[in-house]
Amino acid sequence: MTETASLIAEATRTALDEARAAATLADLREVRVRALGRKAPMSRVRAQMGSLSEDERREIGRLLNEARGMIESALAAREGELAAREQEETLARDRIDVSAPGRRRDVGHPHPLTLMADRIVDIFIGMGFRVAEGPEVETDWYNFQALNIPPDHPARSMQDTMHVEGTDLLMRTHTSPVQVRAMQAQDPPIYVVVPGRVYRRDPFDATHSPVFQQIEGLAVDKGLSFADLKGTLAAFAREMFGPRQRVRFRPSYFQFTEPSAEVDVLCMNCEGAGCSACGRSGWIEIMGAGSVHPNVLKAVGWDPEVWSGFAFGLGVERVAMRALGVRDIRWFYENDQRFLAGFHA
Ligand code: 2NM
Repeated sequence: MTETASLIAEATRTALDEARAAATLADLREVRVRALGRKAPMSRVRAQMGSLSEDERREIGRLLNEARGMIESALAAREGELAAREQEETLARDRIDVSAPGRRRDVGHPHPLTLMADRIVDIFIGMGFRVAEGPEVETDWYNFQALNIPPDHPARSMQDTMHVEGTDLLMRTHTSPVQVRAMQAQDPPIYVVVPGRVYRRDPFDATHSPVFQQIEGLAVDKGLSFADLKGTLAAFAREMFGPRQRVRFRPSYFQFTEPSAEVDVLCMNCEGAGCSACGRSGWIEIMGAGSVHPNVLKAVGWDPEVWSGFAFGLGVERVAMRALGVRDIRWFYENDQRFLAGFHA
């Protein structure tokens, strides 16, 4: 009896010591198993209680319950301490500095040619033009005949135009066929700008590419004259290159316009003083333009005695090269991020 009592006392002391000494919650679980598990000394005492007298059984039972209560509260106290400590450690380990600067992500941006084309198109939209697009594979009629380009014109030769093998089709050499389609699709008046890719049998060198982007515009209305063309393009130049910009028209020749002109703006580098960028002239050519030829209007069934208009066209790469100071057109197509990333806001 006293032997059993001191066994219980000894096991209780051991359990209390171990509980206080447990360094982790995992350790504490092992302490619980050793002190109260099936093979624990006190469990064995309880298992053998059947051979005791009733008085002894009552007394040992009391001692066992008292011991279990003490051990349980020691385990619970230590568990509270350890859980709090482990939580603090977790919080310290997972601490984040919400005031730290964010890590910069690489985000995409539009291609410089896209930025340039969008700027140009947006200016004409602001003046009341709408945007039209159309097929890059065309028929001879839309690309040439409707635009007053005769059968023997050099632009039509195999030298200059890409043809689709085994068909009568060709790759459009300008976006003008889209203007023709736009006129066919509606009645006058029309104010339209057409951005898009065009194709020519050109070498791929510093200033040429067999594929490049154009923006052309067409206005047809009652009473439109060459003066409207000049005012429209002067307004465009001021919007595009600054309020002090000016435009200069030089005589030129296109089949689809009469009269025709090359359009210059003041050099963006020297503002007219003359420098190496503009060949000392102070002016830079940015587009071709003219009054729409009566034969073009006739081709779509519009009466040139009633309707008149103007048209213009520019190469996006050429304008971008001059505006951005890019000396080689091929840089636009190499997709070198060190180049491309330099041209967006
Ligand atoms: C240019 C220059 C001059 C032009 C003409 C037409 C149309 F469809 F009305 F006939 N569209 N674009 C034109 C006129 C294009 O590019 C240098």
